[in-house]
Amino acid sequence: MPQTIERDEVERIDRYPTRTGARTAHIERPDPTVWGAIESAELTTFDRDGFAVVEDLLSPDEVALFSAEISRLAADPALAEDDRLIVEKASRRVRSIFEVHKLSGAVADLVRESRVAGLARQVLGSDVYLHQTRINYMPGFRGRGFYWHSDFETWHAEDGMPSPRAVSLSIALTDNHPVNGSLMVMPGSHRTFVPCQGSTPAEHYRESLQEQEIGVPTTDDIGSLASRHGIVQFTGRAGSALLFDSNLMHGSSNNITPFPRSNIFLVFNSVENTLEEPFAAPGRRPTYIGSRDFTPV
Ligand code: 6CS
Ligand code: FE
Repeated sequence: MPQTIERDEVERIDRYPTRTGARTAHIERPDPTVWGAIESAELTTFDRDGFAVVEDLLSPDEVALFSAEISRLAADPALAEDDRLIVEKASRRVRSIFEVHKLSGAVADLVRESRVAGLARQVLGSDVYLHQTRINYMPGFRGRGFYWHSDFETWHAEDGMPSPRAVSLSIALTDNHPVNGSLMVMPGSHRTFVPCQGSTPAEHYRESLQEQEIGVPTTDDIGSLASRHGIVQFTGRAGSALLFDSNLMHGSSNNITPFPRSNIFLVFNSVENTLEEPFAAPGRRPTYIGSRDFTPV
């Protein structure tokens, strides 16, 4: 049931109320999944499943180039104290680096290529801009996973993203095996919005990017979605990529193998869906997490 938010006398309809303090039912997505026209063969399953695999998006030489790039960034002393670099809670090893398109010219160039931004434009049916970019290192031995969540739930609540008219492209830079923390997704779950309990603390991102506890579904939510949709794993060679809907339920387990599972994560939002004020948080997140530069790619 949409909610009206009274804020400074400006009425705003919230079609995806979450973190409201009350336990609310799942919401069948009122928005489409595909806003544009699908031309690429790899994307034909996107509307049904909420994701699609793009094999060999990067050539082996490009995988080597971007792997060297992310290793350079992780070792860069100038980034060690930068807020955009997130370390693992326990091991203190590098977990993520945000705004990677501003830290690497090679990534900035890749983002603009039609084989990348073009995928997002097909699905979103408009020009697109970068909402967020990051590297997830998921190091070996003690790489911590990401509990089940919908990215859109966070981007709506904490970044003020109105609708789930955004997609993420996760590009594997290492082989994604079933055993090294590869992404698990629930096919079709993107059509259900799962309101989460709890209210967003100030500067929540300081904890949530290491381990998210607010804005995660309950075990009942996860159980009912998994029974309805099943769970599949995104495995594939380095260079393959997963394009997925902002509201797809996904997560990844810890990585205790010696094999890191590193990926570059590019989030494209439609220029018709630019950020407003957060729908369920006391303040905006930093722009390196939720960009407010809406310039089309
Ligand atoms: O809070 C965010 O924006 C990030 N958190 C997760 C777990 N996935 C989406 C996004 O990168
Ligand atoms: Fe996520």
